[in-house]
Amino acid sequence: MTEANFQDETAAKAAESGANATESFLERSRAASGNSHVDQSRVSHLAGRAIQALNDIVIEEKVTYQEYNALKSWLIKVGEEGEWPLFLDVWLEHSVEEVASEHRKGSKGTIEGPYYVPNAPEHAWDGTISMREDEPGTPLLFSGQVRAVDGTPLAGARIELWHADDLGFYSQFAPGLPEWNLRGVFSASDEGRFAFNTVLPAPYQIPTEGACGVLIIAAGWHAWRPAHLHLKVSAPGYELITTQLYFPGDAHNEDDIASAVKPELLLDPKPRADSAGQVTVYDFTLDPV
Ligand code: MBD
Ligand code: FE
Repeated sequence: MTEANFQDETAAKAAESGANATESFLERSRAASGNSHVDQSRVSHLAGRAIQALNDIVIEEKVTYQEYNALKSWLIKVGEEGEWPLFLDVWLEHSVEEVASEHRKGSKGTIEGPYYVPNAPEHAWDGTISMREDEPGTPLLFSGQVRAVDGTPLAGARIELWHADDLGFYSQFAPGLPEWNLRGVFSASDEGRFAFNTVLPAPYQIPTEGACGVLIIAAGWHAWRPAHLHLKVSAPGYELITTQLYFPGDAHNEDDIASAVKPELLLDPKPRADSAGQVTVYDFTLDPV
């Protein structure tokens, strides 16, 4: 494959990822039927405020018909291309997460993003995540302990991990990857410990040909998220946290397009003494429900 072919192919894969997030979201909403009800008074209040905010911008910024029509075309494109989940998770979810986790004393969370899939393969506390035999990338041994905010180790904790591969692609969203590649659930030991093997994820670039990419290019922004691991950590009787962990030195830790990096979420990986790759330790503390 030539370099140009490789770039075309990776661009096509990336574009599919944004669109597939719509199907994935709809499937999960159907499974959770009825959970999406919002009271009429809140709909009226929130929709009213959102519409008013947009009108205020039009008046204050003296928005022209040309700009209004460009917005209309773009909004139509976002829907047609299935990029609403991508758009919302990149530019809005971080505020929703901030509100949702305000009360917590335990480990920091951050946004879930568009590429979570429930029911990944289950492993013991010290397994290896599902990956290809020749999975490219630097091996990573990730270990730690799950405790309550009062320090009690949480036997029965679950650590769910999903992340992009060494090229920045997520299984089930980019084509050509095994269904559960780099997705798995680990059951903590009696002392709440876990230690599992995966590979380092690559930084992720928002697909540049889709509607979100068109906005990024039109505005002259960049499309990058720093490399990250996604996790959901839970235990019976404790609040589930959805989080992401990042790697020091990544060029985009300071300007993540999704505004999802927090200083508490940086890992401290070191070269492994006993084999190739890196090792990192991160502990989680959970709030009681
Ligand atoms: C990602 O991998 C991601 O985590 C988010 C929030 C948005 C786009 C791609
Ligand atoms: Fe991600």
